[in-house]
Amino acid sequence: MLNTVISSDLIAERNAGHAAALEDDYASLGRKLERRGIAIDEIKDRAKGWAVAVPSWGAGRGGTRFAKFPLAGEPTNIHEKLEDCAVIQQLGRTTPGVSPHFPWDCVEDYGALREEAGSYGLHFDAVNSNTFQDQQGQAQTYATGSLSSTVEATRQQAIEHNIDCIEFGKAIGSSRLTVWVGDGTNFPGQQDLGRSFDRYLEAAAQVYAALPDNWQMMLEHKMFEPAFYSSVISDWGSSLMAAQELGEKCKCLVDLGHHAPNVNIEQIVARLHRAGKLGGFHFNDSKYGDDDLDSGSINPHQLFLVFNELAEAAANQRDGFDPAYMIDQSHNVTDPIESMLSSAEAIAGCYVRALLVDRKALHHAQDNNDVMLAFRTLRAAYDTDVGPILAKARSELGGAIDWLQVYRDSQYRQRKAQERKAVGLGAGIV
Ligand code: AFD
Ligand code: MN
Ligand code: MN
Repeated sequence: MLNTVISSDLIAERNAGHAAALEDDYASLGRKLERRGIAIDEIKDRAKGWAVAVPSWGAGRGGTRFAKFPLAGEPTNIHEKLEDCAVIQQLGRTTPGVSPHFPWDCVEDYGALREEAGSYGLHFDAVNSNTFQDQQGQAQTYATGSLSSTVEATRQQAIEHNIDCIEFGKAIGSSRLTVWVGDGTNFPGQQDLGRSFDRYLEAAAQVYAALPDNWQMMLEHKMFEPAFYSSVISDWGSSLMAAQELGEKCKCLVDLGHHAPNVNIEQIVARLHRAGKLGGFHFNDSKYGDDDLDSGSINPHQLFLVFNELAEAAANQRDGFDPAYMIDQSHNVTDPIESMLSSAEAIAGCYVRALLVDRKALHHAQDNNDVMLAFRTLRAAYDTDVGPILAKARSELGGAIDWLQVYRDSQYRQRKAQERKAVGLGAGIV
């Protein structure tokens, strides 16, 4: 028996109130799609199989370096985070995976943690290492960087932490390690740009050597922040060079917020796929920098175009194409559960829209240089309101048609505010 955090009766009762309208909308959309030669039930079944992992750190209120405004009832440890992730999965049904971050989510018994997640119908996805922040009692500081630090003992400590993460990951059933380092400089001349990359590669190779055969290591690049003049793994070029040098099990992870403004991210996706190095995603949205805003809240079209490239990639498979899909967001002003439900729906919506693209027509138009027809073919899919498909998929899996209504009616957060200890004031992106 699964441990259900939200009453199934409440979900069923609220769903009953929306069932007739949903059937009506679904039937109408079905007729529309049928005229385009698309069977709506097939798309709905694909939607039922779609999943994106949620970040354990996204379950808490995030903040900026200026301030964090805590939320009454927010989780204070991995157990409470799992409980919140269970709510997201129970209502939305697209997020059975949780991506943990260490040492934030360190526990005594990882086997028990895996079972705890399983009791909610959850499993663990990629594990993330943290060498961008010092911890209490840590021997070496990361002030000079981590895998690329000029200090050998610091590099060694960072290597060992990543290897520990692999060990934790094995015990919780993960098979992927995501490595993002904050390494870089704030001043020209502070470090040698070439030699720091060499040090990074040498250290990362030692982490790579500790990977089990069926594991993947994903390198996450980021243009700037915390380093403001140069970052060691700043862009997809550096990431690709490193992944190619490290070996077959190493791939690149694309966080949508980690590029210069206006960069063509969908093209990066296509290029990484071409190189057989598309490892995974951190979905979020941004307006100015690494804003970590909710997926699809600022630029839903870009998200769709990324999924369009993924649909092309799936049709033109390269070795081991199996990207890991994860959300990476910082919820500074909303309830994280609501934000992740909204984001997971936006992401699934773009996945479904990309399935609706008439690829034969698109390719034909492209081959004939019919620019407008190619554009309109793509746009027809983007313009389709796929809400009824997502809602139907969700409700067939036991989720809520109107997840916001059910979540609020459940009074979950208010109950947690009574039970959980308060988190302190502070700052920091966690
Ligand atoms: C960073 C990266 C990343 C990292 C996270 C920590 O996006 O994935 O693990 O923030 O909160 O900006
Ligand atoms: Mn990220
Ligand atoms: Mn980020």
